[in-house]
Amino acid sequence: MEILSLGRMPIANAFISAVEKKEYFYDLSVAFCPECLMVQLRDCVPPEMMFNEDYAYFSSISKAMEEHFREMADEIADTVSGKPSPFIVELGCNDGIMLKHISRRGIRHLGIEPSANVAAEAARNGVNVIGKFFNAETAREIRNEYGPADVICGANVMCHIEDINSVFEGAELLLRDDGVLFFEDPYLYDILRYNSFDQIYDEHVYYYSGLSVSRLARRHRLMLFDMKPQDVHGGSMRYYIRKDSAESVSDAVKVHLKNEQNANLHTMEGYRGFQEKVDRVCSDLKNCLLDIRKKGGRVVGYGATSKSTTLLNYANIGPSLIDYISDTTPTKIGKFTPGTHIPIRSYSAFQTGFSPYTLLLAWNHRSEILAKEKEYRRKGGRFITFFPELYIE
Ligand code: DWN
Ligand code: SAH
Repeated sequence: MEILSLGRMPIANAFISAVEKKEYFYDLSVAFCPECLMVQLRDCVPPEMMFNEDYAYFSSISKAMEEHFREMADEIADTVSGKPSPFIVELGCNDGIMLKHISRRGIRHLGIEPSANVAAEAARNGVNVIGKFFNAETAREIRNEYGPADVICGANVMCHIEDINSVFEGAELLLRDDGVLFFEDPYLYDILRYNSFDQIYDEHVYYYSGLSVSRLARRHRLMLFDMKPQDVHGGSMRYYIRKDSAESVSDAVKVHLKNEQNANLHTMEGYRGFQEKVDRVCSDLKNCLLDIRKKGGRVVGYGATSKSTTLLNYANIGPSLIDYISDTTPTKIGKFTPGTHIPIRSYSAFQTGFSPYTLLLAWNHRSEILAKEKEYRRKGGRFITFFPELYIE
């Protein structure tokens, strides 16, 4: 059953080097399954078109995320402490933001990363990494070569893999009997609560909740036993899973499942009104930008995020409303945003050319960015944010 339709979209991370370049478009819409309670994309982009040697996202672009993943590594080290020669597997390790800490501790590990450019960066960071897509077949190969895993983990990757049943089958196969599988992804409950619909794009195939993850796990003889909310990427949930056993489930799981049920995430009722809220915030934002332009004001964007591909394309915001987007990622600079063709410039362009308004596209890094941009705001610069509704600060 369809809950949201966002029209034709280009690949979110396919920043283009010239505006005349032909782009690939697909239909971006989201559906809810009343049987398995999953919320997911209807049309998926083939994974090789998104995850390859030109992958635009390098995880280590944010200080707050560096800290988040250092803490995750500490937690893993605690979990396996005392075990003989433990083995950690991370799916989608990207540039090694987390596994480099595991490597530095001398713990046996393996990163599975299909995007060759970020995988090469992980290797440079001392991480043992293979350039593959994780699935049941890869899991079998890893088990044969390295033995069972004590921890399998992934951040912002489980929601990226269309054949999630193959991933869970593989995890069950690779996990040691007393091992732990944990992963975190943007939390459906928060997406609906904050109306952060720009989390919806090609790479995010699934929008998980405890309700859908517990069913998914059960189908593969696994059990969701704990859930921990994470204050990153605008509200994420970390799910802890182990092989099915008589052991108990934490109170946190019970509380979160109850909250999800109270929000009606198990019926279509929970999704009613979502489309209207999305449409309202898009039209408010567009009107605000038009108004600033009419009065002769200038707006630039902050952070050429994947998410912003959804917002900018759906709201039809292009270079006539936003002069450029500033980004710190070297490979994005000099390119144009997918579909909307807004130029991407370096951070120094933002620092030297004062623009009175800045659209905070990397809103999930708000605290870090506002702390960094005190001088901009002292000079009268204002940030425009848009979740749960339009706000100028
Ligand atoms: O799930 C995903 C998450 C983890 O990362 C992937 N599918 C792709 C990616 O999503 P995103 O591109 O929306 O992620 P971010 O973390 O919101 O991207 C932030 C962007 O902003 C980067 O291009 C770097 C840039 N940035 C900046 O220019 N100055 C970020 C910060 C913190 C800054 O100070
Ligand atoms: N874990 C990092 C990166 C998230 S971006 C973080 O949280 O910052 C998603 C990553 O998953 C990309 O690096 C992509 O190449 C990787 N990925 C996509 N499909 C995958 C698969 N089937 N197996 C392993 N990694 C995958």
